[in-house]
Amino acid sequence: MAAVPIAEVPAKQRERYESLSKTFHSIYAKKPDFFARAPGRVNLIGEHIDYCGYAVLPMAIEQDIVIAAAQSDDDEIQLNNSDSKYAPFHCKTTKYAIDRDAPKWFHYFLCGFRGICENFQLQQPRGMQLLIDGCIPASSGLSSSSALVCCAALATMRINDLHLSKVELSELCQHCERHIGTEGGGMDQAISFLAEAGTAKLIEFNPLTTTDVTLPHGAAFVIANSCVEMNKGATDHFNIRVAECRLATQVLAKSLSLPTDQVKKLSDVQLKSGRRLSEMISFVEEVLHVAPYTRQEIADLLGLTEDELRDRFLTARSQMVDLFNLRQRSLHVFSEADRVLKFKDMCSKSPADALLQLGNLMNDSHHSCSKLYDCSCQQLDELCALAVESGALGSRLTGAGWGGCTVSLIPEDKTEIFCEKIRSFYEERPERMARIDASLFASCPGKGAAFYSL
Ligand code: ADP
Ligand code: NG1
Ligand code: MG
Repeated sequence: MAAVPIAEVPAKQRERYESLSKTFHSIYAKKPDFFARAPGRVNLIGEHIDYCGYAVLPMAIEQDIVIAAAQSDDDEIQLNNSDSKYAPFHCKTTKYAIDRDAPKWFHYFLCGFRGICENFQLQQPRGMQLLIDGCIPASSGLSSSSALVCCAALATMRINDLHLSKVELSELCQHCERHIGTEGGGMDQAISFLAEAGTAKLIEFNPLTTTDVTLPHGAAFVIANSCVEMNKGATDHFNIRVAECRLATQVLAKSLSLPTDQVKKLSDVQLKSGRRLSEMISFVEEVLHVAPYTRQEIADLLGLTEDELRDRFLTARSQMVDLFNLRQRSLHVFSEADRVLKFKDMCSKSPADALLQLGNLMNDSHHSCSKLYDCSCQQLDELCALAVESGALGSRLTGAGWGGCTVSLIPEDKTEIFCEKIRSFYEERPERMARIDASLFASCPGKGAAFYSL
């Protein structure tokens, strides 16, 4: 299985790494032993379905987290960040806690650290001196959290002289990021490790596999940040959706007389019932009602008490919810899973109207995220509508939503004029305008995580 590459710093990035090295020296009075880098990602289509077991279609972006790292001869983890809004932190390698209620930046590092320690059952992990430098807009759906977790796992692995393949690291990081409290599905960590320059990837789970998806000639993808930040670790939105999908899985399995203990995800229901995605959609429309389900109703349907329902299917982050939109959430999941396959198919067949059709799939995806999954917000809806008015063939929120970024498909030769038109969203507010360079940019499929030396 492929290992994480070790490479020379590319010429374009030399200045950044040299400056990091200097800052590292000014803090620790020595040079870093190596650099670890993990990129963020933009998901082109397939939102909120990775944790339901369905394939997604992201690409890595250029923006990344880089960690300059050196081994120390004590048992301390010393963490510094080039951005002063992330205050320094230190702890013993064997004594630390990860706060799931109000996670701080260094807790994401500790997720990756803990993942490696647990995987290798390290009793005395080596001490580390670290300097973190990130340029992925945080809490914006471009996966800054996973880039940090993946990079932390890489630095810890190398300092302790350990080895894992990219696939093993993807799976390890998917699980260890859950220490922060979010029940993610693995897309972000997989693309951060497995991305390759020039190609988007179809990512399938169980087992984790990737397939190159070459984007049609003439397609450009522009990312625009709504400038509404949504911290997934500090809020409940994300886990409530995961819980709704878990409950929908049980209710659908029950109505199909499937063994409910063997069915964990919506994709299991499809697999075990031998239906196509279109048939799952018709089935949901037939058996699930539009009005939200109460706890009592779900418990009765499953033959459980309300306490049993809570203990088996809800978590600390979803226990307080009274109403569950089972029909809307499962309709989104099955239809979005279908759109991913169509998107991939359209890229490989590349007919004359491929861009138009890809754009339509992206618009449908946004509509479904907004109306069925209820994970958009007014600013994201506004940005998507403005994008389509400004020449995008399709536009949708990317990442978990409730804020963060949109991704729009633009004919390549219209990118400049498109960005000019989108400026009006930023000009509306000085605080948006102040961040426009980091908020509005075209993106090509970037490369995956690696180690670097100067
Ligand atoms: P995203 O959509 O970017 O993954 P999350 O809410 O999942 O958003 O994670 C954002 C959190 O990740 C931030 O609140 C911060 O704690 C951490 N983070 C992101 N970028 C950095 C960085 N450059 N340095 C330190 N921590 C970072
Ligand atoms: P972001 O928005 O990057 O935190 C989250 C999940 C993904 C996926 C998307 C929605 C984590 C680490 N990431 O991404 O697994 O479910 O939302 O498609 O939980
Ligand atoms: Mg995240």
